[in-house]
Amino acid sequence: MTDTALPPVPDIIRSAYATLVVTDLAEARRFWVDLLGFVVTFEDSSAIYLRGYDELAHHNLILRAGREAAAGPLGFRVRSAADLGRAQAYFGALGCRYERLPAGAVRGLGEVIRVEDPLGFLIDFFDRSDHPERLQQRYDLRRGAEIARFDHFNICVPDVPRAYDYYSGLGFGLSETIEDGQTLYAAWMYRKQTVHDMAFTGGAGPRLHHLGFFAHEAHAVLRICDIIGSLHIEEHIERGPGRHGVSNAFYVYLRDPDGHRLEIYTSDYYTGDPDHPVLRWSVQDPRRRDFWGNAVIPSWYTEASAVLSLDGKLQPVTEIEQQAESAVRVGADGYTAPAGLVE
Ligand code: XXG
Ligand code: FE2
Repeated sequence: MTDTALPPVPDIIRSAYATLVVTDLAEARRFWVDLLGFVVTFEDSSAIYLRGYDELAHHNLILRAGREAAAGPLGFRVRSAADLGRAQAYFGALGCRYERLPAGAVRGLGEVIRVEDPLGFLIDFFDRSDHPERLQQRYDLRRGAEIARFDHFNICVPDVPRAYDYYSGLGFGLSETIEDGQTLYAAWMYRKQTVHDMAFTGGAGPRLHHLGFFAHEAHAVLRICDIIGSLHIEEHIERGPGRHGVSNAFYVYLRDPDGHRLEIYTSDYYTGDPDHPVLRWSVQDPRRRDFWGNAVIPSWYTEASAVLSLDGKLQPVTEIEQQAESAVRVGADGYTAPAGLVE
């Protein structure tokens, strides 16, 4: 079937939540709630539903207890119930497996269309959510990294142009890229009016690279780093803090007790104009991933979370099918090693 023969795509509003399978729920709670300061909407012995202080929907993150660490469904909010029907028809026409889950099957949400997408990721589309207590002005409650809301997914894919084509077809705009004359190494794409809802890192996939959570101020990024240092648990800081080239955001990447990566991210920019121009970074620009030219450590390029299939098994991973950004032999390579040191 050609693209023109496909049914209309669902109207996606934003990236909204993720699901992480964690091997020790109590330990995960200490990290995500006690340390980072996420708000608990609901919890029982098998799962914890978390949100940021600005979030008016039920959750931004579900931590689910399981035997093997993995990423479960990634959630996109769509505009209306009709868009759930569109999602079902669109992914059905693509030949993807999907389930229609009744309201409440994902706690706090209306009906969900759960799809195993063409890239191998589990995606939940939902249009309705419960609204827990508004906490935006409960400054007295804010702790840790003072997370405001979910911002973006970043996924590892073996073929970045293929992921770009698929998300273009879903109506995502392109904000920034890393490329050279031959290769698209990475791309940032949006539905909401920010730099991204979804980004692609070239690598073995499908795997989840990280979850990006928005904080209002660079101060929140620095403060959580100081708290982590004070507690002598600095192994949870993987990369940064710093200023990104791509997105211009201030950031730090942390790893949770199961190794799932998250980013605390703030102050990117508006992308809502219909003629929004794309910013294309050369893979040889040392400022592209850190505006101050700091090194990207190898684990950031190579490590990521396994993802679940629709039947709850770990998805098999395909090795990278293109030139890897981390192997580009330039002085401005991803590790900021002198030219010639990286093979
Ligand atoms: O959100 C992001 C990122 O995808 O995590 C990485 C914005 C920019 C970058 S990069 O490392 O390219 O500066
Ligand atoms: Fe990110």
